[in-house]
Amino acid sequence: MSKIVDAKVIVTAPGRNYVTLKLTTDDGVVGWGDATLNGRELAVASYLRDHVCPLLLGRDAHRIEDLWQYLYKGAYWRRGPVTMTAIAAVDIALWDIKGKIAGLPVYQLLGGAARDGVLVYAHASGEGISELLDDVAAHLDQGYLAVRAQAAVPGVDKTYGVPERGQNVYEPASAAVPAEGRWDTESYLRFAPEVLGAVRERFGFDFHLLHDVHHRLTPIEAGRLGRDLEEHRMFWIEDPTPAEDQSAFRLIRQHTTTPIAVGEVLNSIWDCQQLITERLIDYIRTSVSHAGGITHLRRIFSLAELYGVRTGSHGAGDLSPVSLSAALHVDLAVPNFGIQEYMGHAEPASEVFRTSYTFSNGYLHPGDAPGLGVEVDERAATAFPYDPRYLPVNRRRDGSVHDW
Ligand code: EZ4
Ligand code: CO
Repeated sequence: MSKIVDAKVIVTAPGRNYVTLKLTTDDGVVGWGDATLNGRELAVASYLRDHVCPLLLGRDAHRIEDLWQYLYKGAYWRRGPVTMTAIAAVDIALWDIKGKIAGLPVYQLLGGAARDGVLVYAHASGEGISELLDDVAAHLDQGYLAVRAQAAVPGVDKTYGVPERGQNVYEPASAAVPAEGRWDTESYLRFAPEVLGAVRERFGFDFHLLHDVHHRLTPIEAGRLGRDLEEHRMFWIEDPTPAEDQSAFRLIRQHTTTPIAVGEVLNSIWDCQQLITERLIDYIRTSVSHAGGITHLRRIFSLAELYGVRTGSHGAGDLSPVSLSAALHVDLAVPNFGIQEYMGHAEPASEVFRTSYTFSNGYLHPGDAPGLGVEVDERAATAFPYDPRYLPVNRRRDGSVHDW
């Protein structure tokens, strides 16, 4: 028995907002969990502070599965990003504690390393094709073996995936209300094959090329895009249509062999059941922090393994270094790992989060520190108060709201 004696929520913005859960046991072991839900941070902070932390005190930190079931079934209200992010934070912190008590990195508790390193893909982008090509070149020079390419669509104001130069966030620095952009499907469908073709023409086929459609097409449009991209041999196209409409992917599948990745906005195994069991996708992108933690993510990945679907976890910078580290431990251990998203964390994140994962020749490794290998400097965190920000909203030319 290792009793939980303290549960604390830390909200800090070193570069961007992060919500972190700190659990402490009676033997003085500290576990960290990520509870960041971009643009809705305080909802999860309150869920934890007001409804979860008081229930954790006095419970055995070793009983991870039991606590997961207690928080999931005990709330009565199921699933959803706020609930599943809160449960994930507790679960991740408990795995961290178990590893620290055992003196083992978490991946050892999950069955040990099934591979030597975790293949990651980086984000490359540009306002135009030539700027994008320079950014792809820079990433290949740094040793990346897989690169996601996004360019600003001509005539479209502020395309997703193209941050201000030198930044790696996709939302305004600070805002009382979301910024609004324009979206134009026809321009995008003409432009995307040209952009990705230019990348292949310049750099060839000896690296993996990825692209994020970010939920913006209809199924038949997505089928056409996938078909137009077949000659460019994409590793995947991501979120071609809104992820919650699972049966829509049948239509996309009928029209293209371009691999499909979905799942960053999904929170539970039930949200992706049809996508997986009907083999409608090639990669499942659920993240450890938004889909119920290591305990639930493993369950999703096991279901995926049964149907030949590989993993490709979400790993954008709005998931904290605690999340990234937890993802790497899972990635290293599961048999059906595919690829891991990695865009790093904007400074001064490293002043608050001390990490031990390492990058070498296109692969990340979580390191061998006991637990997850991330420590949070609470004192440093106090220097970066919460900074309200929102993800942008997209509107079509006629002013109606579209998916961002
Ligand atoms: O827009 O994490 O593939 N990565 C992505 C991300 C998401 C953000 C939302 O907070 O789509 O950049
Ligand atoms: Co995405």
